[in-house]
Amino acid sequence: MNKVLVLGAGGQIGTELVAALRAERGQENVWAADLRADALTAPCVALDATDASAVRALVEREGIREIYQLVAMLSATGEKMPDKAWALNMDTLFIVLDMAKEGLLDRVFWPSSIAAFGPTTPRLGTPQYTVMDPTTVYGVSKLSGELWCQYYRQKFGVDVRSLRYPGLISWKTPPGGGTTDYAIDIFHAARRDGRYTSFLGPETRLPMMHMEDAIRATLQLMAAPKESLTVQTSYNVAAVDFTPAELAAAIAKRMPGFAIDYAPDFRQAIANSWPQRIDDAEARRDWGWTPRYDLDALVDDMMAHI
Ligand code: VAH
Repeated sequence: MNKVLVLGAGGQIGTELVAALRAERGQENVWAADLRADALTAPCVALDATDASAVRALVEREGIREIYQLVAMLSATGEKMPDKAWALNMDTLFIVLDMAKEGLLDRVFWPSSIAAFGPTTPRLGTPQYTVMDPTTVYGVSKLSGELWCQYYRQKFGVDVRSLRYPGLISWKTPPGGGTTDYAIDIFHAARRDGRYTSFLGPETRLPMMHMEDAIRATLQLMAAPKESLTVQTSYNVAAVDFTPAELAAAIAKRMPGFAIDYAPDFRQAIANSWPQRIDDAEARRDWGWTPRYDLDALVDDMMAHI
């Protein structure tokens, strides 16, 4: 059983991915690493994913053969410090790709995002292969990273796999500075205050996914036979799409009296540049992807736990 390292293990995806990997491979085979280790469970380590020698030393000492590299600065935060976002998102990817190129790793996972699309991308039924002109540093870093993953795969035979995650909705960890964070914040506000002020307008439709679907898609992609994978950059993957108004209506059905109002901020322009609904035909064909959470199931689960 390959030993695995999750970089960014304390984040929104990492927290749940570590648990799922440990359930699949055994706790002792899955190392969790993040800048701070106090919220992690053993085997774990405080590790700066931009420190190539530290990452390499852990991999060589522990005989790790797979890395899930989740470290990134998301769209909204990235616009406040673009140079830091670019450096963090790209440096951490190259460290892992170069180790795989040298034969230190058998397989790598790296998350892309629907943020890699842009304002001229077809917004409804966004295909796997289409125009991509991202307008955020986060999106530029994700599109660039996808192309570098393809380059390392084609030139050096690196087995790197990737998903273009939509907005991810989870109750186990707080959101991490993204434009889709409203779809998590709204549940906490509903429970706490009975009302929510959305930073996106009522009709802002975005592709979303329950975290359990996202984790299942990740493990399914990583387990797929290499020869079945036709996409060399990053797979479109979809589950559900909704607007803040639709989400609020679903919450109000379960919490009579819940009220929402709207105060769009700088994140509205980011959301307006992204697709509204994704076509994930290749993921369904190549590795059997099917989502389990629709809007009602997502809202029921979030409200059962928050
Ligand atoms: C963000 N949650 O909002 C992330 C995600 C599709 C959005 O990449 O930046």
